[in-house]
Amino acid sequence: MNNINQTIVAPTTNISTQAISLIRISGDDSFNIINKLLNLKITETKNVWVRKLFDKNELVDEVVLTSFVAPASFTGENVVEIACHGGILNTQRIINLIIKNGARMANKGEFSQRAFLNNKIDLIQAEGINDLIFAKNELALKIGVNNMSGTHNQSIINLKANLLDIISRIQVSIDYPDYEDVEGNSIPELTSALSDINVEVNKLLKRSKMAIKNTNGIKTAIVGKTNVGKSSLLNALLNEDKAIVTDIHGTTRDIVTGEINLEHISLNLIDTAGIRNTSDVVESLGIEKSFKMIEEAELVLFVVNNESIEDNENKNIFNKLTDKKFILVVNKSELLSDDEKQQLLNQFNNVVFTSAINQDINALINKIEKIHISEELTKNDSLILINIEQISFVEQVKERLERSLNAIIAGMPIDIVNVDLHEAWNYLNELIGEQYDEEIIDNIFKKYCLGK
Ligand SMILES: Nc1nc2c(ncn2[C@@H]2O[C@H](COP(=O)(O)OP(=O)(O)O)[C@@H](O)[C@H]2O)c(=O)[nH]1
Ligand SMILES: [Mg+2]
Repeated sequence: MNNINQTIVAPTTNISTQAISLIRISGDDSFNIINKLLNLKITETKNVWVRKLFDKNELVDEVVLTSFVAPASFTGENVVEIACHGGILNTQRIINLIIKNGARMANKGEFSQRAFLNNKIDLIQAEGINDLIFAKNELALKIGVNNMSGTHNQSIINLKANLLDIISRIQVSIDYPDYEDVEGNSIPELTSALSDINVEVNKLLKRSKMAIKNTNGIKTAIVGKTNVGKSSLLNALLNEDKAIVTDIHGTTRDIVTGEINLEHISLNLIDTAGIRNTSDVVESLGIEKSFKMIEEAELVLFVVNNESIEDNENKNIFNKLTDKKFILVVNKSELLSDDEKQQLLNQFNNVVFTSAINQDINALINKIEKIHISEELTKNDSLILINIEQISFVEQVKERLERSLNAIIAGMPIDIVNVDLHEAWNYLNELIGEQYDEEIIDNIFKKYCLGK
């Protein structure tokens, strides 16, 4: 583990040609070190100072210092932040001076790691900071902000309290078997209390799994016959000319991919070769891939044109979609009359109209969001996790709870049940970081940016 007794320094902004750079120092020696560079010293108080910075007697820069005194700082240690002029050389020179005077370069995420180790934030808050910084869409951003500030973390604390209550009730029955009828200790009462916790855990898991999919990107295949406008649709969605579009059938022979971030959802789009009977070997291989993409996709955009919706080739594609989440996209819809559109709406579920050539794709975007966004995600009133590690802790909790419930119902000895419940309790502690393995903690914070 990193030595946490040393004072550390790092740039918190990119080192580049820019107006202002921010450098952060944290640790016991922060004030001593900065004062070695100042003629006019600063005192160990929370304050903002305008100062000239010197290397021995040579003027280095004029800077603004913001000082925080332990434990009232982000890291819980003495912190001095230096807003200096933002040249690459200037920023590096000041950091080197600070290192020469007793600090060491911080590792990635080390400020946040210290905040965690000094109990300024729990692990959900720490992960929230990272989620916020790396957010690709509004949903991820909102979850990041909430988790960073700990808005909904109380729910885990409540779960822990309720679980502990059950564990102690069971412990009483083990220690004092004669007091079987102590209130709350009967099997039905324990089962019901455990079920309540289990319901909460399942809800958390469901929301979180939905959210992590939406934030990481849904694998979305654009499929259909040749020349219906699949590549044009990809380009319209990406807002760039990524795939080649021509009126020649069989233009797209291999898959083309791209990512888009909608408000609550990111999509990993895959444009595929148009499906038709062909003797061209390369095109056939592409078509084989298209079918494979249908299988692998989490969402299929099945693109058709009105005149051929129900021909044999499209029927073949329809058949592959029976167990799939798909949207029937009627492209080139600017050529359709209102009556024709209405007829299609009557005939098919999940139909939307687009005109890729006119960038008219809003109906499709709305439909995609509607399919994937549930109120649970947008309501913003409960904890949502979007890290695989965190979600796997909750899965462990769920597994232990369900095993205990089954054991109670099957009439197994109650002390066996308590072993699983203890483990569930431990996993909840690991989730918020009240119990941790140093190596795991090092790994978590390594994902962070330098200076955070
Ligand atoms: N009228 C009309 N033509 C379109 C539309 N979208 C694409 N096209 C045209 O249809 C042809 C085939 O488009 P392309 O995107 O290559 O189709 P793909 O084979 O399904 O990928 C091209 O000439 C496009 O300009 C649309 O919305 N309306
Ligand atoms: Mg194409």
